[in-house]
Amino acid sequence: MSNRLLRVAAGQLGPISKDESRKDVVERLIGLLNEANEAEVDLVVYPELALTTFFPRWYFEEDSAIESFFEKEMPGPDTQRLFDRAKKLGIGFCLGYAELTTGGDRYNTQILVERDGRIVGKYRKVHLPGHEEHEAWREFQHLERRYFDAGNHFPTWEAFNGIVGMAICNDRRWPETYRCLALGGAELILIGYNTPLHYAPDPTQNALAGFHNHLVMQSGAYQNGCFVIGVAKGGLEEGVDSLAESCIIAPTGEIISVAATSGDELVVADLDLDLCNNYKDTVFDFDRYRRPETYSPITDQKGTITPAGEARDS
Ligand code: CDT
Repeated sequence: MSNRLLRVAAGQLGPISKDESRKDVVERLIGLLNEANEAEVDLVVYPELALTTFFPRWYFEEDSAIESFFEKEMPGPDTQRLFDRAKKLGIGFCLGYAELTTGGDRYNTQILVERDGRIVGKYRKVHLPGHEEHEAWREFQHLERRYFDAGNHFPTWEAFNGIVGMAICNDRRWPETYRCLALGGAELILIGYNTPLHYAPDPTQNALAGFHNHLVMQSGAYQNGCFVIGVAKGGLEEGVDSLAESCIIAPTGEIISVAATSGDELVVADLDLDLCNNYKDTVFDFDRYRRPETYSPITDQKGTITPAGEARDS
């Protein structure tokens, strides 16, 4: 019998309006935590930027206008209650928020908190999607590249009786994310997201948003012998409809639990982290089968170079 059994939950959130206070949002997070306690859950994963509305949808000329969306400390005056409640219940959690450092850097960040209340890990989003400048043709903006600095590595941590890594939203679309985490031993990958159902650069992708969401996370789980927990902030937020469909995926690549609504919802599953070894020790035995000496374009090159030696036009 494995001693690496873990009961986990995606703590999906419905919309957060622009004028909803931090205090009220934290109460919603605590509501999910209380439900998790009833279900004897060990770890609750909340979405990306779980404390505020998804503010990169608006263009603000002045930096001062976005300050109120950022946390200067963690825990801070409003989030301390969440930490206290989680520690009292002995439940760990993963929380996404906008981080302002003392040096003035701004990150799209996720932290991992163990069942005893210790912050054991912090991850800063590497792949920042969208654009830097105001683009008037769009129905709404996606200005993550304006408001955030990019993170620069994929750390992993020993926690929850296994090895845990984190990724944030757009990171989940890139296979490099999962592979870097799995090379750090990751067995459990925690991913929060805010994914608008309308993709302005190519609306033919709109109808495929749910398919692509599950496709990338299921592939990432299977190809790396990991469990993946993908957690949405879904529903209609400030006029923008976003994907829900939070889910928990096994190393088989199969979805073992999925959200039924686009609102606040706890999605629970039982994991046996030893199941990762079935894949990590066989078809995806990295040490035996990987050929890193043939993969140099992945780290030496950023864009495509065609056989004619040309860059691909976009
Ligand atoms: N938050 C985030 O990364 N969202 C992106 C939206 C598509 S790119 C504008 C995502 O990959 O889901």
